[in-house]
This record gives sequence, structure tokens and C-alpha cells, in this order.
Amino acid sequence: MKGQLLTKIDNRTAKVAIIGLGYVGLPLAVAFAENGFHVVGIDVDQSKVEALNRGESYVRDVPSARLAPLVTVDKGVAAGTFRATMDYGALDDCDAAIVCVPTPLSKTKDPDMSYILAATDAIAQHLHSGMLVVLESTTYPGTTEELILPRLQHAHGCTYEVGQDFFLAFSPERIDPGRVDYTVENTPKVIGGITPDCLEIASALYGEAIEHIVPVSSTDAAEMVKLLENTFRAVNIALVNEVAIMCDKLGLNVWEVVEAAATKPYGFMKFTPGPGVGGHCIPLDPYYLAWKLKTLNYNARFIQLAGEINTFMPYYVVEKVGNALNEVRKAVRGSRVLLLGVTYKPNISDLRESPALDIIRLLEERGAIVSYHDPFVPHLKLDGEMRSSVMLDEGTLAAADCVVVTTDHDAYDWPWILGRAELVVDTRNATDGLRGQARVVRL
Ligand code: SAJ
Repeated sequence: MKGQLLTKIDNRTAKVAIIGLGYVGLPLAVAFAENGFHVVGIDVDQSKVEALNRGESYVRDVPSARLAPLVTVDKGVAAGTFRATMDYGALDDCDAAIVCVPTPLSKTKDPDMSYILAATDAIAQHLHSGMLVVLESTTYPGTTEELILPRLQHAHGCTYEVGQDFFLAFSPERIDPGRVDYTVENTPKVIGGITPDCLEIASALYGEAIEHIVPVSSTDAAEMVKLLENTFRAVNIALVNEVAIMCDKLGLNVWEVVEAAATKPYGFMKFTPGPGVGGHCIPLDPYYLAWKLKTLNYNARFIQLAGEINTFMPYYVVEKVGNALNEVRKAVRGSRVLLLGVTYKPNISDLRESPALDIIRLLEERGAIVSYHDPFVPHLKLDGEMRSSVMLDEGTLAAADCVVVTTDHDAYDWPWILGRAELVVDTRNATDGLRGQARVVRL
């Protein structure tokens, strides 16, 4: 089986299935198709499947102009192709299935494995000899071996020997939406296999589309690599957030301190304070690791503490807004507060876990009249209530008792804003070095 599969990979006759066509799956599907493979994308969302088969991309990192040439109706096309479907039956003639489905947290911050399990059970129904299965979704160490392997070994009433009849690996996704310098193709790809042959085959396949493969000794190790990467970020962001709080108490400018520390050419990595931590990775991934260690009676203290500090930051920002209003003899209650930028990081439209949403809630709980502007978010639904971005003009700025810079999109003209706002609480140091009529309070 191994020889046959390696040959099909080498001559690109191997058919590749990508399960989950989001910001991870679609770029990967296109990368394989552009490298000469016939790729079938499987997703549960019919509108996505139909859009993709029309050559229309909904993922910013994959322009439609790049997708369209790969979507073919003529199976005779020699080059690589891509088509999307909702039918897992497509796996019957696929040689590889790569799972790129979400791994959210439940309300109690426990891993929600439902998407991975649904995909695994669907693959199991179509598992056949000589198939490679790879999981890319971020998850706790042990998932591939403990949850996926058993379901595939006894697929549809048969017995399949891993490393003989089928091959199983884990390879963490390293997609950073919106980033252009690092892409699927040029970001090193860590891979761990259940057996050495599993690793060899997965490495051969990814090696056809990705420049640098980083093999590790097991799927558990590969799962842990990803969690270290993102826990590293969560902990260091929490550290610099706590440094911001300390600098405030010491009467120091944390931004000056961070910038100066960042001149150290070795042994330091710059992180900046902010209003909290958003996104689909950093606030969530570390809790997958903490959850696993809890089952082993170990308390991952850095992860817990980082989570506490990062989730405290919206409260801290609201406290600063209250103090800033107090300085101009205004109460939070009844004051008009305008947030600039509600996405979780600049120049994207993603609202997931955005701290700006917590700041809106907290300010309204204290009686403020809150509005927002965000060029990427014309409308948003917060706790069931639809809201719309206001026009950003002299009127809205003049009417605001306090303007809060929550996300520093490049589109903002900060000198113009400072020239028209009365009071600005800047959580991103976006107005650093700028002067205007506005009184500016920074983190
Ligand atoms: N943040 C700070 N201070 C910082 C860095 C980030 O407050 O110094 C905040 C951001 O405002 C945001 C949150 O943390 O709200 C997450 O920011 P992020 O830059 O980590 O962005 P993400 O969530 O898109 O993280 C992705 C991750 N990519 C993958 O998981 C494959 C992460 O591993 C990348 O390192 C990160 O992009 C990146 O470097 O841009």
C-alpha cells in the first residue's frame, strides 16, 4: 500500500480530499491543486460549495482569480483541479483526506470535539485500503491517537491496520489570515505520524505543495508543537498586558518601555499591550492544553493566569474610560462613547472573541451610550441585537464624550481624529507622537 500511495503522490495521480473549506482548508486545497493534484473539497455548507464551484472564493487569502482556473467541469484537464461537494462519498476514490474543521471551546472552556468526530466518522464510512488521513485542526495532545485512530481501525465493520492498510498523521495548520509574507507554501509544516510509514507518506504528500517539511516523532508531539506556539503568544501577550498595568501604577509609559526593550537584538521578543485577546486561536488553543493536563491532574498555571489577565483587559479599559471621563467631570452613565475598530486585530473583518465586544457590553452595563465605527464591520449582532457602524465624521466625533481606540485599522486618519475628538482612550498607541485638540489617555 505504501509503495502504491507514494507512487501516486509522486506522479500526482493521488486524489486529495480537504474536509472543511475555511481559512485553513481552502488555501491548502488550492495549494495542492496548483501543484497538479485533483482536489475535492468537502464542506457541510452548501452555499460555500456552490460558490466555490462557481470559482468564487469567500476566503480573503484566496482571490477568486486564483481559484477559478482550478475549478473545472471537464475531468480531462491534465493540470490540477479543484471541485467542492457536500458528499463524503467523494472519499471513495480519494487517496488522502485532510481534516481542517473548527475546534472551538464549549461555554465551560472544554474542548468541543464535535466537528473532528463528525468528520472522522464520515471518513470511517468511506475508509478504504491505501488511504492517508491527516488531521490539521488544533487540538490537545493525544487526539489523533486516542480519538481518531480507533474510529478508523474499525471502520464500517472492518478491521484496518494503521501503517499497513491506511495511514494516519497530524499536521498543525499555521495559517495567519491576511498575512501575505508567509503562505501555505512557504510556512514550514510540522508533521507527526502514528507509524514511521504514516509520517513518510504524509511528508511526501505535503512535500509536493509545501517547501519545508518538519517531521517529528509522533502525532502527540505535532499536536503539542502547535499548542506551544499559541500558548507562547497568549502568555507573552498577558505578560505585556500586566506590564501595562504595572507601568500605569508606576506612572510610566508602557509603550516607551516596550519599544526600548525591543531594541535588545537578542533574547527579547516584542509584544504590545491591548484591550484583550481576540481571534479563533490565541484565546482558545491554550485551553486545549490545560484541559488535557487537568485529566492528568496537573494545573497548567501559566495558561490559567494568562487567561485571567487577558480576559481582565476589557475591564481595565472600561476603568480607564471611567477615570478619563471623571477627569472632565463626567459620569460614565449617560456619556456617549464611540469605539473605533471592533475586529480582533487590524485590517481584517473577523469579530471572533473580539475584546471590543466585551468593552461595549461593560460600558453599557455602566449606563454609557455606546456606538462603534469599523470600516470592515458595517453591521454586527451583539447578544441578539443588531448594530450598525456609525459614519465617522466631525459630528460623530464632536458628539462623543469619549472615543476609544480599540482596533487600529490602517484606514484611520489619526491626526484628523485627534483634531476633532474631545477625549480619546487609546488602547493601541495608535496616536503615539500625534497632537490635536483631544486629550489622550493611553493604556
Ligand atoms: N495581541 C496583543 N498583543 C500582541 C499580539 C497580539 O494584544 O503583541 C492581540 C491581538 O490584538 C489579537 C490577539 O492578541 O486580539 C491575537 O492576535 P494574533 O496576532 O496572535 O492573531 P491571530 O489570532 O490571528 O493569531 C494567528 C495565529 N496563527 C495560527 O494559529 C496559525 C498565531 O499563531 C500567529 O502567530 C498570529 O496569527 C500572528 O503571528 O499573526
